[in-house]
Amino acid sequence: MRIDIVTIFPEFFDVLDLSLLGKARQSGLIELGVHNLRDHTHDRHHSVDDTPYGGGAGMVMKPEPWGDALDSILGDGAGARTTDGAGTTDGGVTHEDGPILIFPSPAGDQFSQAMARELSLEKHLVFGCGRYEGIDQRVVDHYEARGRVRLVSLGDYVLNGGEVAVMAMIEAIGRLIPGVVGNPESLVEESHEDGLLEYPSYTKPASWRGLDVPPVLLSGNHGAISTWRRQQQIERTERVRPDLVTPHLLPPANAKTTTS
Ligand code: 6GU
Repeated sequence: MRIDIVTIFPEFFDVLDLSLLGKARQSGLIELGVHNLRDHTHDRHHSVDDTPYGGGAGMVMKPEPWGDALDSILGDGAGARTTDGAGTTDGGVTHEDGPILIFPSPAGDQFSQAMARELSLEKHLVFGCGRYEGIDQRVVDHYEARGRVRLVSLGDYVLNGGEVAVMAMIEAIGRLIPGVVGNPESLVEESHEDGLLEYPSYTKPASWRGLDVPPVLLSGNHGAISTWRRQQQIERTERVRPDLVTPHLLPPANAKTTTS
């Protein structure tokens, strides 16, 4: 997968050299380009923002540097176009093959594990990190008319800019790309993958500060262990995130816990 990021703080993304995603870059599974928006300004002060039309607090990011930066990544003509004739010719029609342009925004669709999975199948993601009160709306409108564009929010709270949100999205998406996480089985039993929160985990020692590991986990009875873990997932999800519990995911009525 190719990932491009446009930002006024390219250093934010230095940490993508580290850990699993850093390895994925070294091995070529992920190709990353971080672009400084200020490199696409043409005035002496490299300004990227200006006062809002209609008044109000804060500053708005100017459209020209964004257009310049995004054209240089997407190609002048449009951005998200196929060349095989399957999708579009000159009309700038949306289709499924070109890059997806993602603007992190508290006004966007909420990011989720399902969205991360969907995006992990893409060949090219382009993230545009806004700061201040946002980017001139015409930037979104322009690229929406030429390809796939999404506004994506991390959740119902406000960040100072899109950088931290994009970092979270890239981590969630990147680890779903085959080969990035060493043991793909570890992806299966995680929170949100099956619509439930994950079960609690334990390691040695069997007793620590008077707290014992649940005996079933030491029993060697694999059936009992998976029943217990499923039950823990359900109990935890009902307690912490009742909004996630959907009846069809609950175990059959005859399933019951076999421990303590
Ligand atoms: Cl994606 N951006 C900003 N600036 N704030 C947010 C967000 C994104 N998601 C939640 N809050």
